[in-house]
Amino acid sequence: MASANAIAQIGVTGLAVMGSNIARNFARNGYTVALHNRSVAKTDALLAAHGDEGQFVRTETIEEFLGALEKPRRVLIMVKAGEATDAVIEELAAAMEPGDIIIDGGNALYTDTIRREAAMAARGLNFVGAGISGGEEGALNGPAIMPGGPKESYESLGPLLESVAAKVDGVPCCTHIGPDGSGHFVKMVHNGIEYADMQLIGEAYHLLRDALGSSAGQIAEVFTEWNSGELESYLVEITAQVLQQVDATTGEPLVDVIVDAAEQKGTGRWTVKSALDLGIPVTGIAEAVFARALSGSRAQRKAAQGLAAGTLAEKPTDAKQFTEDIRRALYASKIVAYAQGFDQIAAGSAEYDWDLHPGDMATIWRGGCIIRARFLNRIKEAYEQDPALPSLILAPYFRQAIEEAVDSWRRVVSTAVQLGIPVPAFASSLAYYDALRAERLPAALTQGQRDFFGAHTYERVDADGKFHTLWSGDRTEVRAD
Ligand code: NBP
Repeated sequence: MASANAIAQIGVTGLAVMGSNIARNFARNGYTVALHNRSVAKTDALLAAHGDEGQFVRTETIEEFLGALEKPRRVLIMVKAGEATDAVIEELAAAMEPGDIIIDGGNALYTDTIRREAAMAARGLNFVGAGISGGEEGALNGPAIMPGGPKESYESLGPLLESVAAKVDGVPCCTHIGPDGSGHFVKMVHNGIEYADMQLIGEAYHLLRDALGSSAGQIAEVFTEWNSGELESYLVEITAQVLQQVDATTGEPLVDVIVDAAEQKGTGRWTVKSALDLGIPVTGIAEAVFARALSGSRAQRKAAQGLAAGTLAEKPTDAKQFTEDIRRALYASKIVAYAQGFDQIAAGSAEYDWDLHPGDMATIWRGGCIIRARFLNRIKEAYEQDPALPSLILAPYFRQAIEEAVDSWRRVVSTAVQLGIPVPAFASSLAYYDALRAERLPAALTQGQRDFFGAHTYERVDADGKFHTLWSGDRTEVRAD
């Protein structure tokens, strides 16, 4: 290994949009960055366009690349998630030395990261699965970074990652999350919350459009106004910008000429699958994933055109009041979506023994990432006040916010139903809230049914232990424990 040339503090392999931008971010922050890409054309394109932004070392082979790095070596992989990542890890690991650090900054499935971390640890290498959020713009100017892996590796790696991460009030949007796959797990849930957030915004837009008959431009103004209040967030801000955009070909609002079939890359689906395994009701996220799937069921939707709507109600007459109702419903539903996501993080932490601190997530998600929002400060404060909060919606600030919104929330959901406008995320969030606060749920009946057909037993409200009714006998109750 050409150690005499080992001048780079960090190496980046995989120089598509994300890798290039994060490499530039490191260089702009004063680090010497070794560059590598499977096909050298991307390395040269980066150097030609941005080589003057800082100190880069051009390399073609893995040997050259590793030889350019100070020890212990730190290599950030930014290649396509899945098999490509495994191939690159194997190539690197074969040539690396104990103590070197491999960082996977791609969108890996956290169970893959757990597997890879164990395999690398067995070879004496440090493997850090780091969730990176903020898209290409964030990668260049400051993303939110969620690194997992061995804590010792963070001592060497943390300062570099924190220097390129976004900052809010001087605090970097990067911290060591926890062992093995925890960084990618948390990034996955972040993306799930992002799905819910986007779906809720979509439902608000749908109501403003179809219940109030507002134009895209008018709705853009509503979102711009909302962005100056408690809903202030990156997603609300870009929503206004998308709605303002006029299509150059037709002169129509761009949103009206975009096909209404939402795609997905899979992280929302992963979040829901994991939540199902953990038994955590992330209903807002699940509705968002299914809503995208439904929008993409083009053949079924085409065949269903013209199905009767039934008798629909009159549209709201007080547009100002209904707009405010939608704003409040959006805020309350958003609180529920985040509460559910934080529940999933707590459950994942318990399942994998990660000892995660939810307040850390709220802190690092305040900037850089796609779900950055003013109210994450409130989430951070809520967990500071009570790190063992049973649910975010029980924190005094959020409880009050929801209780103030609940009348509007009900009006919005019932109006949407009466107008035939689908609001799955608004409705399921409200149902979740009502179920959570209900004194008695129909689950008692479910338990009775389960005991009837499967002798699955039930607990009684007035005695400890398990019980079973002899349904096919004389229907007396017997103890079952
Ligand atoms: P892509 O996900 O499009 O991956 C392209 C890169 O992977 C290229 O450098 C390509 O090399 C390399 N690659 C592939 Br494909 N197969 C390879 C193999 N077998 N061996 C070596 N290299 C291989 O790039 P991206 O959009 O920049 O995303 C990078 C990672 O960051 C992904 O995991 C993505 O999920 C994640 N991420 C993306 C975003 C985003 O907004 N795009 C946000 C957050 C995270 P080549 O040039 O030789 O083909």
